[in-house]
Amino acid sequence: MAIELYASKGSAWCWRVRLALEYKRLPYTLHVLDVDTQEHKSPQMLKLTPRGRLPLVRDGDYVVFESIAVLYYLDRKYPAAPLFGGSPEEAGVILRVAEEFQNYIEPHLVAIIEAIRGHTLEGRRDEIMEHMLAAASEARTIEGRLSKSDWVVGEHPSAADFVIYPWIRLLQDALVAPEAAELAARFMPVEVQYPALARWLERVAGLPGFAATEPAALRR
Ligand SMILES: N[C@@H](CCC(=O)N[C@@H](CS)C(=O)NCC(=O)O)C(=O)O
Repeated sequence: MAIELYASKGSAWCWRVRLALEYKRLPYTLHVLDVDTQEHKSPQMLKLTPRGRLPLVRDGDYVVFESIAVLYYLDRKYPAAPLFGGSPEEAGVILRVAEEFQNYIEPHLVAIIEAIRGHTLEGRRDEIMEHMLAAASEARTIEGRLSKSDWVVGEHPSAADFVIYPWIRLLQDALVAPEAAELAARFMPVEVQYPALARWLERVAGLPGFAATEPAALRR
């Protein structure tokens, strides 16, 4: 039975899983749920995932959610094209970098992107600029890694790349809004301010199967 992915539009968390599935060449059926109409919180979905959050993967009788846990499950179940490196030590670094991103960077990006998407920047410009400065400083650390290596950790694409990539893309997309110009100046043009990151964005986009994941159709 094919893997089923339940995902929502414009979600970096869901994009992570699509990148991993394509990288591993795993066939899957995609169910796009509309969060605006609360499809993800239907009684059937809440039975599978009580918090009602996406992505969720169903593989036969097994259900897993929380994007990093999904990546880990897929990698243990389908080891070809590994997402967590080639050794316990590499796995530790990949998971650490992914967790650091999720815990310390993602909250800033959520605040910035939601403020721009929700048109609530006015009156909160100082607060959102603080988030932007924090995100820009963390991006420097990632830039440092990518100036030494093609991938965020090690010699091959890994879960660390797939955890981080969608957020950088969603940030770029949000920052093109005219009202976000002051924030954008802290990050863009990426090619100028973060050249190694810009080259990595192209590298990820060049991975086989990437095109199928590009969420133009998944964007709000
Ligand atoms: N930590 C979770 C975050 C998942 C998450 O917040 N997903 C959003 C995607 S749009 C969601 O389901 N939002 C709907 C809601 O909060 O009701 C993960 O890594 O999977």
